Amino acid sequence: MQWRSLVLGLLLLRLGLHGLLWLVSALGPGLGFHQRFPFALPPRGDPGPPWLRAAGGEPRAAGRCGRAHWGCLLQGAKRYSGAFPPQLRAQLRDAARGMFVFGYDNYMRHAFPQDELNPVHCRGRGPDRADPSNLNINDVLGNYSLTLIDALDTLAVMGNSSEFQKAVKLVIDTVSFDKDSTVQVFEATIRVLGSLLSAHIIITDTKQPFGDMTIKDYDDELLHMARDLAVRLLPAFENTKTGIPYPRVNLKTGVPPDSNNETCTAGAGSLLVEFGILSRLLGDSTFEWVARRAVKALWSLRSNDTGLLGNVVNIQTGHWVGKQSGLGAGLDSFYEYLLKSYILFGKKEDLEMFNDAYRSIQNYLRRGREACNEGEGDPPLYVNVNMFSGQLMNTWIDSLQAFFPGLQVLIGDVEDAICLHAFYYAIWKRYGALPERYNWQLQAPDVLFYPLRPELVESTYLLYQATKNPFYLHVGMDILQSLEKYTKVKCGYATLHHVIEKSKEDRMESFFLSETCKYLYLLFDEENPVHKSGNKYMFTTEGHIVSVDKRFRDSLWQDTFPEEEERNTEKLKPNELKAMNSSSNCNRVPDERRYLLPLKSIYMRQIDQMVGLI
Ligand code: DMJ
Repeated sequence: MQWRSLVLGLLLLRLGLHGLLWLVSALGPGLGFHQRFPFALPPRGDPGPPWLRAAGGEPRAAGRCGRAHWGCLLQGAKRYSGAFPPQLRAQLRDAARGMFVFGYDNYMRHAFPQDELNPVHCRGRGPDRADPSNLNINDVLGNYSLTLIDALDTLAVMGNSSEFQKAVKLVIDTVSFDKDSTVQVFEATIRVLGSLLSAHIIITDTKQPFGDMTIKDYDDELLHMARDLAVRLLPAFENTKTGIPYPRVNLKTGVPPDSNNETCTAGAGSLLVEFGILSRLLGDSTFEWVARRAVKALWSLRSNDTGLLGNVVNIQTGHWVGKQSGLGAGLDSFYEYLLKSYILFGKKEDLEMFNDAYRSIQNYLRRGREACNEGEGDPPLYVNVNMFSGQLMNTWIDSLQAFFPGLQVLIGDVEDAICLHAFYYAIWKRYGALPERYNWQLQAPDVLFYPLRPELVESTYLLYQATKNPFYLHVGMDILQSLEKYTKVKCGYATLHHVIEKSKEDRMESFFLSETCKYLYLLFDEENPVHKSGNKYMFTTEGHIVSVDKRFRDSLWQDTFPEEEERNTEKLKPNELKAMNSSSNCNRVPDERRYLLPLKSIYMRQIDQMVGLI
């Protein structure tokens, strides 16, 4: 079916047409950019957030437009209805860096070598040994200085070579995986294995784009540590009848005897990027082989009718225990890694699986009008359905799904990404955070906490790179301001327990430093090597950067699944979906769209109404 190329062609055509429509709508009365997105001016006498205060914390005298004056910066921004003042952008970049530094320094001071920082009481946190059933903690915290490891490449991306070098040495000298910790294979893979590999790639990069990130006498220690961890995770792939891994392993003893046979699809099927990189760096196919076998096993269990997968499966029987199909928890990174595996390793079967999955998503999960930016009807929304019937299962969407516009950017579906992102941004504007679940029918949160997740800012960053529309800088500023206002506490940034009351939990998850702060920083850092042409980076699902590199495309071993590969390659049409990185998508939105709202104001208002904002 040639629908993808058709859609891409139509997309390009539509972009041209919309440029004109946007111009007309933006020039209409009362619809100016800044009027729809007024800056939240601080109350009289309020010096504004710390990053915009003059030295000494005092607001500067009115009339002086010095470098760090809140009012002056806003004046600049308000005068310009579409653009974003470079000075404000630089201030926000520094603010994002400051946010990271505050969280990181406090972790190092109060928590290291423990896994996480409790930012309210300025203490460290490790696994909950007293309560092994506390999976919320124990799945993630392995007693291996998780936050330090997860933060490594953010230090590099921010150009902090001295701290990066210090942190790498600390990891090498102090971290061991020989621990009696039962962790989730997925979490250990994306947060720890992925970060070790990313840092190793940065250290050994001959170009050193972030400054000098080399380590004296470096002898591939991080790669060896990554291998050691992955070997400890391998028992999860043994004694499973389907090849789908057990969800948890004990790092010392392997799969616990009382282990659960049920796993979520994302947890079992999003290991290929990290395991594939590890295999290719080591020249040992084992890791990639087991991860790929898991993906294929899950893929073979999809519904014959809808092509959809469920969210929980029994690894021995292959029966779907959770029949819900959606884009959020339980499935999110499964889709993401089909595409990203293709981008990284170039195997067409991964792209074909992604294409098929994307088609089913569009057919069964997507509701609302056909085009994001034209026509009548509700805005597009991706709902949760029964994988076999395609029937709606509930009326909530979760905050994890906010990553999906970013993925759509990678495949060139920028228009659709704009709409879904706008929906999540409207929810953010209403609560100053994203509730874990939002019920679009009741216009209210179903699950109220916000653990500093990165997904919305990740999509914001990727959409900005694709469109260069300053609207997304405004979104980023909004997010940054809310984080400062509602989540900053004495020793870091805290999970919101209740997005309406803004009560807090004493926890700062490691992805706050590895993803949320990194994407915010990159959004405002115009010159960062990550998005400069000539460099090609891809983000893992935990936000770790890996270079899209020829050495990952060449495997040193014979293809492990030759028959399927051949069959799938035959089916691929030359003009079908091209996977693209964000920079190659930058030309997709024409110049005339760049300084206008990415979404027509009537549609923007419609979304605001649907979320109860107006
Ligand atoms: C991160 O650990 C990863 O992004 C993962 O894929 C799911 N989401 C969390 C952060 O929300």
